[in-house]
Amino acid sequence: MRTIYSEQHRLRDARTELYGGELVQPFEKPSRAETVLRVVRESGLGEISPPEAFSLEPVLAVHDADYIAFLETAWQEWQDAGYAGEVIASVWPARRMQSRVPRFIDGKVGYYAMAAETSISEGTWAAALASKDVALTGAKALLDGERGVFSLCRPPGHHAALDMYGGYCFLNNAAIAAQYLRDHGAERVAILDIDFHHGNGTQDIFYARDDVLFCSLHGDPEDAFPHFLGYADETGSGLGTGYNRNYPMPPGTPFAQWREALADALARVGEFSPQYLVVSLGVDAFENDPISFFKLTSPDFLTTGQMIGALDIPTLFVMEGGYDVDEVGVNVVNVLKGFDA
Ligand code: OKP
Ligand code: ZN
Repeated sequence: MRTIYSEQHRLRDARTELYGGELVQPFEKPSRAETVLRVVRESGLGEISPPEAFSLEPVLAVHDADYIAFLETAWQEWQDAGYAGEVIASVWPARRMQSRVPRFIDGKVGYYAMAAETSISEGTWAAALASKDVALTGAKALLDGERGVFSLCRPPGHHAALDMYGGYCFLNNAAIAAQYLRDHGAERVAILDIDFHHGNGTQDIFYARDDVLFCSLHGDPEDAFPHFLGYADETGSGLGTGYNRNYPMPPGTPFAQWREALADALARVGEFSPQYLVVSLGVDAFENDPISFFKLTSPDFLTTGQMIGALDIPTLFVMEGGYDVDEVGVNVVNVLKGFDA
């Protein structure tokens, strides 16, 4: 399997994450992608290619233009306000308040942020743009007939919604890729999200649509980020009713239980018979992940890849989370090797 990778991800190197009331070094850091790349190389998975550059058109097909304009200038506006730290939201349009976009940067940040842990830093926008190029180059390779492609995206994307960033995500790489496949001939595209966290952004983008099926396995929002979406009774709206499927699971969930949810999701993907499958590939369901609570082992990721491969649908793997930097490479490559087996 081919891997698409850009060194530009290193431009996303924030100093701060708000965690447990402290500013800590972010869990989502450059060494994650470096480790994945190293293991891809050492394992002989396949060729490693740089991305092509795409315009903003495929981005604007899933994100609001005012949100994109905000991301482009947020860092500069924060500098202009004279702040010394990174961009962190501190105020929100909470219940019964206005949802108008204010003029001043503090207000804009609160309007477009869905969480405060994610600091916008210098270089974040450049890295996010390169990350979507990595995803789109992978999508294009599927259109050219490849059976499986790995887009080693960083920063990740699945929490980024129509007009919101957060959960370490700015542009929804998987959604951008899926929409690109739709716009280049595919009638139906399925997205399977196996990251530990609910893909609230992807769900938001496709919630009212019947041409993109979204299935997500994740920590129950009662207990896990993003807390305010990801319940099992969220099944889609309007035309999209029945095309959104959530599998929330409790703390301590072992592979035996997780794989039943995966099998159910894969059966639904099969019934939908999409031309392409996009997998939001987070490996934070791993037992040693520092911020998650499922109990998958490294060999379980190999089985996961085999189960996905058995569907026999051309598949784009888009990198999302996974924060045990020592094992993130092995776990990702296990999924990809399982798929290829
Ligand atoms: C991004 B991705 C835990 C706080 C969680 C944000 C997690 C973002 C995960 N106490 N903070 O889905 O891997
Ligand atoms: Zn995650």
